[in-house]
Amino acid sequence: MKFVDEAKIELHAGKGGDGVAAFRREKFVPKGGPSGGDGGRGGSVFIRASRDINTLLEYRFKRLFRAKNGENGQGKDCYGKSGSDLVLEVPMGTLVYDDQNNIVVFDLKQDGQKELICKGGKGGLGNIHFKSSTNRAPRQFTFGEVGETISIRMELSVLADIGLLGFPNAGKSTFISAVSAAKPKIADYPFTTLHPHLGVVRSGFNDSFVIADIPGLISGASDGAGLGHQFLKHLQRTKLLVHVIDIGTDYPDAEELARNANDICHELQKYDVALFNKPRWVALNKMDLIPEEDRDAFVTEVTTALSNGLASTDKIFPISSVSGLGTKSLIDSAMEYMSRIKQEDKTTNTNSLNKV
Ligand SMILES: Nc1nc2c(ncn2[C@@H]2O[C@H](COP(=O)(O)OP(=O)(O)OP(=O)(O)O)[C@@H](O)[C@H]2O)c(=O)[nH]1
Ligand SMILES: [Mg+2]
Repeated sequence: MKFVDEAKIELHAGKGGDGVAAFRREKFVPKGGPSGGDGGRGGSVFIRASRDINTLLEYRFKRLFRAKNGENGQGKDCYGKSGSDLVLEVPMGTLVYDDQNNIVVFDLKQDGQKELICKGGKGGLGNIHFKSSTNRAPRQFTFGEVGETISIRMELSVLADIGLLGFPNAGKSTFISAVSAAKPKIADYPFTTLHPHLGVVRSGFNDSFVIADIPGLISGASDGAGLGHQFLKHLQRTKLLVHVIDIGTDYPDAEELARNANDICHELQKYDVALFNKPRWVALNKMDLIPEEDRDAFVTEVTTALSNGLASTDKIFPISSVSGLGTKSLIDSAMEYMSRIKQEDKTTNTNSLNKV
């Protein structure tokens, strides 16, 4: 399925049905009095997040969405039928902007979260409401109200706790396949991954976190090189980045490897300083390609080279996504880190609630 993470659409809620002026006409009931019913309410437009959807593709080609109008009232005290609501389903992690004012109106994070975005118009009143002691045959009625309309921009920023980044071919997809049930395509050519994939990493009964694999990044991505850097937005909500570095044949020595790693960090910095400032760990992948006796020395050398530049990091994990070497240690540390962050978030939320 094509992955689309941005869409602009226009929403129209339904108009309320008009009230009606009618009079009872029955045999043997002279001057039967008013009997015009109210118009039905116009349908509203809702947006609902669903875990079963992972793209905004549906909103790429169709631009205008309308809920149904309410039906007009009728004689014999009949009320018009309400227009049915329209519910647009979007992936979890969709940010909805009011396009005109450029403000976020909803951030749909929870599965099933449903928000009213355009309210349907109220139905008009039939003449039965205007009867009074001085006016027994009112001809007044009111028209239904128009429904609300809005132009929105939707942006999907996938919800993941940890994001993988790195050059194409570094082994990001191999890593996520090794540690979760996600099965992105893996191949020995660059840019195999064309859109983000999410994987859930579990440990024990309760502990889990979500990891995102995004397309590879290359130097000059901010100027459009490779697949560009627009996919970095999918890392914006993560709590931790794991920079996957290929220590295989492409990198002859530790210094060059660090320079290449710095290039990626530069791209990150150019895209968004907040993203650049997120905690970032390094996974030195494909360690199986280095003879066992040389591994420790190599890791020390790389650690020193990295510590001199942008790519400096507080943790380095030598791993092999193919053989499984070191992946458990990385996952255990990530699990511990995430539970600490979640605990801190909970405490902050409780404290702010107590202050209110
Ligand atoms: N020897 C070895 N090969 C690996 C390892 N991890 C990945 N590979 C190989 O490296 C190649 C690229 O792996 P991918 O997982 O597709 O790399 P990627 O980073 O997702 O690449 P893009 O999607 O293009 O950004 C594949 O041929 C993998 O089999 C590893 O730990 N050891
Ligand atoms: Mg990949």
